[in-house]
Amino acid sequence: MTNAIAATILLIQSLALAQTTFYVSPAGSDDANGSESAPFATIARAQKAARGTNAKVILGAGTYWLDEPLRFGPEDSNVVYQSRGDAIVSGGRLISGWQNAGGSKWTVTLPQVRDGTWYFRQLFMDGNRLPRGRFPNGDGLLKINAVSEDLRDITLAEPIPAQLAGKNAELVVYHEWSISRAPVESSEGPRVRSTVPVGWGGHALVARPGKVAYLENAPEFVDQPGEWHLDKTTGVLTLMLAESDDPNTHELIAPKLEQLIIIEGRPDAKVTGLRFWRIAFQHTEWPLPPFGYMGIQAGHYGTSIKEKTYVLPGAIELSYAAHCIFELGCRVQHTGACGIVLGAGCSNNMIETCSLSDIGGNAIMVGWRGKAKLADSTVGDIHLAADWADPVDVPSRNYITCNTIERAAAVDLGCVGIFDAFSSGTIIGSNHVYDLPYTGISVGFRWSLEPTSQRGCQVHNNHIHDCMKVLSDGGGIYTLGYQPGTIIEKNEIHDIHRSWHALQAPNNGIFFDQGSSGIHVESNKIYRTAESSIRFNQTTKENMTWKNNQFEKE
Ligand SMILES: [Ca+2]
Repeated sequence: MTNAIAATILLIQSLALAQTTFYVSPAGSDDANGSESAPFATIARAQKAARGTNAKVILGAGTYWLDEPLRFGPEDSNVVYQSRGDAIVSGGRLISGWQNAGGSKWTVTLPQVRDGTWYFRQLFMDGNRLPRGRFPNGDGLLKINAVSEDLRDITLAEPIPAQLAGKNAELVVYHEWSISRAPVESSEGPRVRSTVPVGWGGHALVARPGKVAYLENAPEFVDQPGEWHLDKTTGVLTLMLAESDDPNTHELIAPKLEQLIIIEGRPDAKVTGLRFWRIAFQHTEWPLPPFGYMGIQAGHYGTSIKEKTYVLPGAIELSYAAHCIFELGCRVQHTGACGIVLGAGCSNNMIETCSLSDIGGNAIMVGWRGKAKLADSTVGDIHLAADWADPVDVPSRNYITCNTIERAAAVDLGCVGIFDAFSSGTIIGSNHVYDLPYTGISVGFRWSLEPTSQRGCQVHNNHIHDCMKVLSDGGGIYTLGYQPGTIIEKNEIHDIHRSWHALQAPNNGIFFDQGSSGIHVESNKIYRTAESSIRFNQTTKENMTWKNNQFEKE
């Protein structure tokens, strides 16, 4: 090879590299050319440049504050987005300019809130979720003494130290395995009146005497460090800190967006090969619906068993996507609802070596049916347990492996670490799942023995511990319904708790609930559980096959 030819090859190679790598930096400009020395400023600009090129997009360190979710369609396939340094994609806004309001309380006025274009229910300081002003403080709860027939008047065990009319306060009631969040209309003494019936009507998941509750979001409830309140009318955000602390010396972030990434193909044109490496995705809001959040199970909610049901959204949502990958240390943190959800037509996608923490709802869902054509449900409800109408929509062969999942269900305590339902061949392997108010991993979502699309899920080598810290009737792993080919193997499950206020149902290592069948259970190790290592409800041990398990409490 002559020197001239070699030089030409080098030139072509470097041109090829130059064409296929785009750079983004928070200090860049969208009028730049996206080269290393002249990076773009926004990911959206780089996305436009990368379209159809199989490019790599490199994000420089820093925070990318989104104005709207990043949407990826089939034309965005086969592009890698990776960070160099710590790149954070945030749906939040920095809150600064705090003024002392006397003592240890601080305020800032947010014009967008006052103007009605922004409202938020989460606030994060230096990467920690701060509680909205609540009564009682901390983890304190009050017993419910009485409930009116229409489920709207709830009498608590103690008088409420504030008048709650017109304050956007919320009443939170704990049921067995879910919670309700109800908008408060007014209060008097120990009695709270909600704008709606409190609970999922027609079911046991409603407010009842003996259950526990707390109140959230009134200015009077801001009475200990860390608590805050946002006034919808005046736009005044109030925060209490420890004496001599100053919020202007901390990073305070409130979420503006409800979603960060939406990957949405079509049945005839999936988004393929889109990859995200080492990127942090943070700060999403989830607004309370006008009818409240009446939790049913694992992030699904509704008003009554006669009405339509809903599921919480995900900060990152995929549908009709194949071979898309989140990996190599991607982080999802500080969300109002779920973390990553895989919906209709998702196949061969991978969430691997990611960390999901401080997630409001379920951390990861395979079989999310928030946008779905559903078959009629045959189990007496509307959509809660409905399968996909079209078999091509069944999520298949998705990999949820080697992730760390902690502190999911931070807002809806009835959510789980990993949820899998109406899916085929999901691999849930080698994940570390811990610190949860309810169940760790939930597989299946039909309360009967009848066949659905749910099959062949492999739950193996997961380390699951410190679950069931608040609610009851769940476990490290929870299963529901007929699911042929499901394998639960080599999981280590321990420290399954029971809170002082948990209702009657047991908390177990693995809870095989209604209709659970077709499952092979092998070489699992279960110890330190509040009740028995394994439990069966409306199914029996004979509906499954067993080998070499170590169960501490039979
Ligand atoms: Ca308080």
